[in-house]
Amino acid sequence: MYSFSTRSSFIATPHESMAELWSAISAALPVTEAEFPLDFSEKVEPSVVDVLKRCRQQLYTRSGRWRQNAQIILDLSWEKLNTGTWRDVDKEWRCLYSYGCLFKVAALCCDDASPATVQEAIRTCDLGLLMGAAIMDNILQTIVRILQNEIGKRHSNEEDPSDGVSAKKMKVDCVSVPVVKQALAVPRIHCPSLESFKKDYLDPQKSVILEGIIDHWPAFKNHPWSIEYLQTVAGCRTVPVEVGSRYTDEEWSQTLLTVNEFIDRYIVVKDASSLGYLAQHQLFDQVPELKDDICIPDYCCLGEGDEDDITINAWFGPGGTVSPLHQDPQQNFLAQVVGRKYIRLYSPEDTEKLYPHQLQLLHNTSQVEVESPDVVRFPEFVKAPYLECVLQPGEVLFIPVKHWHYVRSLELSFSVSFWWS
Ligand SMILES: O=C(O)CCC(=O)C(=O)O
Repeated sequence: MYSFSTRSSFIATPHESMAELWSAISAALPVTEAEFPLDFSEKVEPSVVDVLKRCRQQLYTRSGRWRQNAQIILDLSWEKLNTGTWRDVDKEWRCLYSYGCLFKVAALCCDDASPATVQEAIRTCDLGLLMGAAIMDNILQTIVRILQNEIGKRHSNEEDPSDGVSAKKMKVDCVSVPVVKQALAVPRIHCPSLESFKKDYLDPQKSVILEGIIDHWPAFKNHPWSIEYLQTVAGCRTVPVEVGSRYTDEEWSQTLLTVNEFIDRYIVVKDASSLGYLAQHQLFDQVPELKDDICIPDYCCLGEGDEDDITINAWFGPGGTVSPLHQDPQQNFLAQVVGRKYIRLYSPEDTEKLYPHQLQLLHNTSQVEVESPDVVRFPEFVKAPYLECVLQPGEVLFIPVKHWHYVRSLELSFSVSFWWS
């Protein structure tokens, strides 16, 4: 934590919109250099701390090779972030990366408020939010909001109604809709009490579709989720995107795109031959407006963990995206907001019949293509009993811990899953 003293505008710039943007950003920073915290342990070499201090001084005097020094911090911390496995990266390096992002954003915006610079600053904040650690009361989140407002103001001045996604040619989803066999259908229940959900489904670890439990979400009522809404609240934000039909394919990869780029490339017809999936757990932290549109299901209180331990994932993509058959180590509520998804569920008791990959990295994923299995290579697969469903908007599927699930979207789809224990 750091304290703020009474603020005077410490930097003036000639151009009006530039001055406005800079004054909003500088208002988010500590007023004086002395109040700007730089607390690192001895893991960070003194020479690096010196560069940080130089950046800080240059920020408050607006002089010197400030931008270059920020880049030195970024390059150095980037190397540390990319050494070894992510899990083992020390938080100090993630903090250092966030400081590099903060200094770069300030250097970018102090004398330039052009659209390209603001967009670059937003991307820099997002990289800090995705790869760094929260510093100075999550200042990158505060600054990215300021930058987003700036973009929003400019858009509302320039708005051209014919430019919306709905006016463009949307990718036509030609995906087959399976007929769910009644005998194999996942059971459904309307708003069960906590007790009956626990007794009938959680304790015996049985999957079920819960109806009527998310109808009150703002994502359905106040701001119904749509492509246009997503573009309004997050269009300029940089997010990780999965590219390829499924993560088990050789040509599958991950990349960083803005939400607008993702929509243009994978939702609106451009490259109809490839699939992209915005599947990630950081979207709701990055874009709090989206988090305000959803609520953690009450049933999660039946778990032993705290609310903070619940992982909330976003799954946004065109029809045809596939999550191969896999299992996760936590209970899951998969809530469908937009579009429908075909889902198959297999019990962990039948794991052997599902032929998990041998590789450690993929050991929670089956080798079998569920809807067109190679019965010669995987003869036992067809003997594994399963349940299936088409999950509709407003429905929530309970997937018990370790239960194998295969998911294919039948059209443009936005779902949210809650992993809890
Ligand atoms: O919706 C999807 O594509 C996958 C969802 C999933 O695997 C999960 O929530 O664990």
